[in-house]
Amino acid sequence: KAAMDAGLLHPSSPSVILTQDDLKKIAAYKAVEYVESGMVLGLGTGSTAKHAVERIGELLRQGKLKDIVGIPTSKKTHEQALSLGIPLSDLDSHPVVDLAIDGADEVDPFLNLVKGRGGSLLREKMVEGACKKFIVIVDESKLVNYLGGSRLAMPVEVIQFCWKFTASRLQNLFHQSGCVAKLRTFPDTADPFVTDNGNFVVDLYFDRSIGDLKAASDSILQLPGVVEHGMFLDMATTVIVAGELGLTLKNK
Ligand code: ABF
Repeated sequence: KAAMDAGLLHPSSPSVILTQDDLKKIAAYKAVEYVESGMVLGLGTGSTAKHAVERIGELLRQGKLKDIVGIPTSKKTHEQALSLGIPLSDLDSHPVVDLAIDGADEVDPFLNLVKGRGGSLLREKMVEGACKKFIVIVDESKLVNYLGGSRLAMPVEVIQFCWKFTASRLQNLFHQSGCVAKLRTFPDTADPFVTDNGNFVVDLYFDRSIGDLKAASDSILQLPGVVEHGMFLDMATTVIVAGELGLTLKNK
């Protein structure tokens, strides 16, 4: 049913193989069912959240949603929302956000998240930290037993000034977890990736569990030079997971 709602299946041919992008779209469409007219909405970033923003634009155009104010979590989403005619604002004017919808890179069984492989972690954390309800939308490949265990990056946004010094302090902080810290660069040019806020991203890779997440978060944030990290602890209120066998809703 969810796939039909997202326009991916037709009742006369209900047996199409769904791609990963289809699963993302299904989760996004489900999340947008929670959007009501008059809401201030946090608009997420990434290939999953993109579908939700598109759907919100579509419902506004059709007159099925009214008086929405969107707060984008990146310059890219700002551009997308503008092109769809979604009225936009910011946290200065709307410090309380009713609902945010965004993707994630990892989701653990307690609904803690790794975000920021797309590079927008700081604005995402500001907007999603200001919202009453935060719905995370993922395909099932994002589910992990513990954060940082996927051997993929745990992003940390750092200021450009002496970034190598900050990266080496980050690596030392987690030496017991076999941490390697790498500056994020573009693969083709090797130029550093620069965030919307003019900062660099240092990606942390772990061999072993980082243990207590709250302690890890605190120790990262204590380092001068660090702006924010990609662990979103205890922030998601609902996670919608789209998989081959259907949709699962996990609530806090
Ligand atoms: C944003 O997009 C990020 O926090 C996360 O890094 C990424 C998820 O990407 P995708 O939806 O493209 O898999 O939500």
